[in-house]
Amino acid sequence: MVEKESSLQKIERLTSKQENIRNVATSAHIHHGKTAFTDNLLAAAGLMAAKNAGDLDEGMTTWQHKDEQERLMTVDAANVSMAHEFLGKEYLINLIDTPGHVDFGGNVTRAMRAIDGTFVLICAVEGIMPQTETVLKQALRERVKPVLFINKVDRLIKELKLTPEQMQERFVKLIDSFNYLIMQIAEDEYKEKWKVNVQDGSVAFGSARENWALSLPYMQKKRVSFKDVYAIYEMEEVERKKWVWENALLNDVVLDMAVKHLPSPLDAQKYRIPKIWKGEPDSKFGQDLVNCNEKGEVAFVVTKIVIDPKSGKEISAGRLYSGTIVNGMEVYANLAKKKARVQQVLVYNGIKPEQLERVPAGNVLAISGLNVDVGETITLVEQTPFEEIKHIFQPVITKSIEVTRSQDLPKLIEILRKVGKEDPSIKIEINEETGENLMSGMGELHLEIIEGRIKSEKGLEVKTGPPIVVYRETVAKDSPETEIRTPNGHNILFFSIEPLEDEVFDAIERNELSEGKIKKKAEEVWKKLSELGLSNEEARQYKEIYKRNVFEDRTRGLVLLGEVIESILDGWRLVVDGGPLAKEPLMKTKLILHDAKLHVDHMHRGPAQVYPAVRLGMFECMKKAGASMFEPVQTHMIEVPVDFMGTVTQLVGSKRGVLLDVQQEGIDAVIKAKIPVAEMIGWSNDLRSATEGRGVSSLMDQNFQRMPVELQADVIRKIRQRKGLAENQ
Ligand SMILES: Nc1nc2c(ncn2[C@@H]2O[C@H](COP(=O)(O)OP(=O)(O)OP(=O)(O)O)[C@@H](O)[C@H]2O)c(=O)[nH]1
Ligand SMILES: [Mg+2]
Repeated sequence: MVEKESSLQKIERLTSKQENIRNVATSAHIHHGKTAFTDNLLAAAGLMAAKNAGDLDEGMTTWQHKDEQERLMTVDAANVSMAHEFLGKEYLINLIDTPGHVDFGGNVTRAMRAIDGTFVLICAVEGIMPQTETVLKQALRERVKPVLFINKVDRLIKELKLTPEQMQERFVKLIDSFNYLIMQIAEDEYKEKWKVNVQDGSVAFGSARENWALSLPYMQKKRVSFKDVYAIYEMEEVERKKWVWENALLNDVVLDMAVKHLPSPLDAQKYRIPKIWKGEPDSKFGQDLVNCNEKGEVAFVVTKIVIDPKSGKEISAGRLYSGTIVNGMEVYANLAKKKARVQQVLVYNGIKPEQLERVPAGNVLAISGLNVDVGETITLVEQTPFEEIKHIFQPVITKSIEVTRSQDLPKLIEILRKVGKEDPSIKIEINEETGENLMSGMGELHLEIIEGRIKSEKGLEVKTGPPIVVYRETVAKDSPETEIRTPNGHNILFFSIEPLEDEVFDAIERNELSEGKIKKKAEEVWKKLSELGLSNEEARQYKEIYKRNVFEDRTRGLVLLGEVIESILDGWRLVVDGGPLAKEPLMKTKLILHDAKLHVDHMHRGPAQVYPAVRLGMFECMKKAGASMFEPVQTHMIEVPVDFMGTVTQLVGSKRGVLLDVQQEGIDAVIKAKIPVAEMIGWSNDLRSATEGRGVSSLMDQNFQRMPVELQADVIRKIRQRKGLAENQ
């Protein structure tokens, strides 16, 4: 008797058919239905009990953490895989369900590195929301192609009671606005190409929770009309499910859409690689990447790390762009600069990671045994690593964290290191001298979840301080050239500091200029800098970009400089990490080294001489350049019933906020406002109580801006006091 192929065997077979693989994600504004969608796809693939699919009361299967079940929201991105048949061919769908809450947006950014296409979901009632725009930006930055799913259509019928004509009108509007966003955000080449459209079926609509979907081609094939959709809401549940099963099954419609409109890794890597990997395209390795060559050298990018709480074993999930990963293979980690051995190769069978012997290029998979960080590029021999995976927003809220029993301190330090590894959007600062440990995250909820997980999942009692805001230090004008001697008096360095040009700063923010050391022959960087308005001469003086600050070397023919430049750069990075005003990171500055007089004997110009000189020099220069503080500010879109418009306007005003726009849409008002993060601690509660729970606020943008002068001294004093900084520190 022939044994039936198990679902794992099927997935294994499909991992090697690259043209039949689709690496995709769900992405959307918070609560627009991504997890209900994912759960129902899994159920249809027979990979979970159908009765629970998308059912909140039962708890979604795709939620792997208890806090997700409790808060009814996704926190971590979840990888799942399933098979799908389309026009007689079998396909492997590797899907990542991403979170919608902005605090966990880093998980979205990282997921985008692993995939080539995404289902963007929009709630038909709420429409396009700020986070819809953000996730689209995240996708397009990685050249991930979108298709559109208009979700919660049942609400248009049952709640808003729209007629079929009104429903169609609404769809047209939503699609137009979605395409308008693509036009605005996409790179020129994709503005037209990646627009979605009803006719070709790159748009579908339906109800993720109720497990149905339709697209125009599918409706034509099944001879179904909009009126039929209305009829199903007149039916009894059993009858409705039967109709849906026969005529409009969610997984059929949307997975067909993915197969038809989203690229296979073979197609996608051709245009994605030049965007996310900046090595030599014509090299053998470059060609392996572009061609997704399973026989080529291994190239695996780690996009997510999960540490087993019991065994401590680390699993690194990510995307294999080239080669074949085999059990037991020795590999090389390019950022950590170390060798590692593959202990297990895992693929997702539904949501469950399961072991295989080998997995070829073009798949989303997981590996144990690497013990590296997220963003790492794994190869066989040293290669140019992939571009850094940089999130759109930076962490701006910090809390101190301490143990309740002092003997637990070593355990806390170990756990914090793990936390930072599993969630790279959390920045951990461990100060073993003062015993003060800090964690910074994207928002209050982010830190709350992390604290909860340390207590419940890692089993450690901790307490945290009140939330504090992260600031930046910068300069207001150019400093004069300033000369500074090393402590032994044998060397002199000549520095000046300036505000970094807006154009360059924005290009770094947009990832068009990569951070890190600039290579000797960095033609691409020079070209970009000259496009941004810099002279050829200055472009060639760029030495390094670090945390949105630039170091320029304007010295000429200094023979000895090569021997001290590394120490100078180290010293510079140390000050960038903590500036003179309050030891907060610098931003948007350009340090220029004009000249140096160096002692011939290297004994007299070691790091112990160079570091303090760089530090002193930078402090001096910054003082002369009007050192000042930047604070984080957020732009929010606040929706409230019109009756509360006045109250919200007042609330914004009381928080040093600025109104950017106020619009009335029917009985609702939409207010856009810019508010300093320092004033937004407890914002969701404040808004809730001011609006009797009717106000909803979503983050549109976040950046840093100069602080009002009159507040600066007080803020600096408080930070210095908190950090216990002495006068000269
Ligand atoms: N009426 C209706 N409700 C839906 C539909 N899809 C999802 N929901 C509900 O919307 C809420 C959010 O659904 P989720 O699937 O958790 O949404 P999500 O996008 O994964 O949410 P986050 O991951 O937290 O951003 C739940 O209450 C769902 O039951 C739908 O098609 N119709
Ligand atoms: Mg979700």
